[in-house]
Amino acid sequence: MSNPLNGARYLLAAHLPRQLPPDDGREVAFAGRSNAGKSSALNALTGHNRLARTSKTPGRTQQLVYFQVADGRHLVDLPGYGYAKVPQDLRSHWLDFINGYFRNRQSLAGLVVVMDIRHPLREYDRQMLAYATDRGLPAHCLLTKADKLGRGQQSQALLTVRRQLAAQYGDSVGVQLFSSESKQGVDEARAVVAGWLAL
Ligand SMILES: Nc1nc2c(ncn2[C@@H]2O[C@H](COP(=O)(O)OP(=O)(O)OP(=O)(O)O)[C@@H](O)[C@H]2O)c(=O)[nH]1
Ligand SMILES: [Mg+2]
Repeated sequence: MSNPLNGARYLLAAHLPRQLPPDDGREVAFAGRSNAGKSSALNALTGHNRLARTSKTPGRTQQLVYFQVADGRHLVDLPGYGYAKVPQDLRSHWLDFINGYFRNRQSLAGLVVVMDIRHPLREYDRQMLAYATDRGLPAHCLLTKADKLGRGQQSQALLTVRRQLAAQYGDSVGVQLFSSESKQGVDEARAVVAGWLAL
């Protein structure tokens, strides 16, 4: 099966709202705590090894990084949040930027929240989900690094998170198992993202 996200290419990195591409296309944003595996997930979904930079040092992704999949169709790697070593004023700059982005960005079609399966639904994950669902946007959670757990623990984690999401958000937020390492769940997630991009 061909990969509808395989055409992804780096487009730009935005530090400021005015650096964002024109707000007239469709885009899917990827959020998650620092080191959760956002960039790795983007690479797995697009089928590129080095599209998004991955790092063993948390907090490397310090801007909104845009990848163009097709004309006016974008994937956006949001700054990893929860990184303690980023100075406070820089942190609040990112938070303001992200707040404004979620409030105003018309192109935003859906949010993917990447969470380490061993540490799901932390405060920032919930904040990002609230931004999306408050605006009526769909969200989809990837419980990534699933390869770190056995099958039984994976199923248990999925069930727990699914129950919590259903209780809080009804059916507007999906969740699945994922691993950039083993490629578990990549096809399922790709179908969600491609659907939001209308590809
Ligand atoms: N075992 C395993 N390791 C993973 C997986 N996904 C990511 N990692 C590792 O986790 C670390 C962080 O991954 P990144 O993709 O850079 O995480 P990120 O969320 O983009 O991090 P920041 O950009 O710093 O916020 C790297 O060492 C990855 O190799 C996975 O599915 N399984
Ligand atoms: Mg990253």
